[in-house]
Amino acid sequence: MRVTSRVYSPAVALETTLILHGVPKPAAAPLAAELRDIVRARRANPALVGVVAGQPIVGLSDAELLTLLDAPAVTKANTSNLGLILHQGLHGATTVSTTMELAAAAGVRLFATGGLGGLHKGLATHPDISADLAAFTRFPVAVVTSGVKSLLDVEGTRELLETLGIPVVGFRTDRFPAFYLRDSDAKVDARFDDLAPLAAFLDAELTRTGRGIVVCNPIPHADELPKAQWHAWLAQAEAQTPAQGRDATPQLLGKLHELSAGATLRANLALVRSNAALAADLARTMAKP
Ligand code: PSU
Ligand code: MN
Repeated sequence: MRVTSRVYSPAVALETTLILHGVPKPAAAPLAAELRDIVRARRANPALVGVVAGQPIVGLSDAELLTLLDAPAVTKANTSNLGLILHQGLHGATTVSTTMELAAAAGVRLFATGGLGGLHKGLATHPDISADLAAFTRFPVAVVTSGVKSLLDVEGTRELLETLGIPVVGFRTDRFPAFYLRDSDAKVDARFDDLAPLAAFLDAELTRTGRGIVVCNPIPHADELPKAQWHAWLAQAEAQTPAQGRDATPQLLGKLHELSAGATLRANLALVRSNAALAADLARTMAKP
């Protein structure tokens, strides 16, 4: 694969699905700008990942980002349809799985996102397991995330990560976080309280295995949603959102933003910012000689 790579170490990859499909349209461009500023302020270099007219790019230029923001439709790309998007010359928004694939191809080892895809509820009738999980078994990238969205089966997703042999570590937490909530009933494999030891582990483990690592960074305390309120919004959103498959996550997120009058969106933005900051700190620490 010929990836257009504009990457300067220490680099942090950022995904375009979060920008283009994860937040309402007016929030997209400001979020992209803000994430890039956060990474730069911490003396690391942001690399937005996406596909423009069939060309995979790590480090989108401003013009390329604008092309995607202005396009009427940008296909959500996971590892199953990325090749088809390239073949057909389409625009593609990269999810966690394809951002990892392209970042790895460009030699980028850190990536900040919001939440991983995972195991959807209702496994018995409609098995839907995100391609994000398997990507960790193939691409050597450490992904800073606030866990998996609490609208998925959080504990089941944690089990699957274990089954797939994927290391899951926590930054200043023992618990596997659930996106809008700092905690879930599941745990991480190890807790790190300082940057240097975590950066050393990531460096050694990426090199040792050639596979990915989940770095859990819970939503900041001040931005966490009240648990009972969250469960009420989720129940309402689920009842009103019939979509399944690739569209399910964006539709449910949109419904939640609406029902909560923006509270879930604010929480989402807060945790993504915090993840971008941590990923930049880790990239910088890992790049030290
Ligand atoms: N995190 C967010 N918003 C998002 C996503 C993650 O805060 O929109 C996206 C990511 O791109 C993730 C994708 O890879 O949702 C998972 O989609 P699916 O369940 O269809 O694999
Ligand atoms: Mn899915």
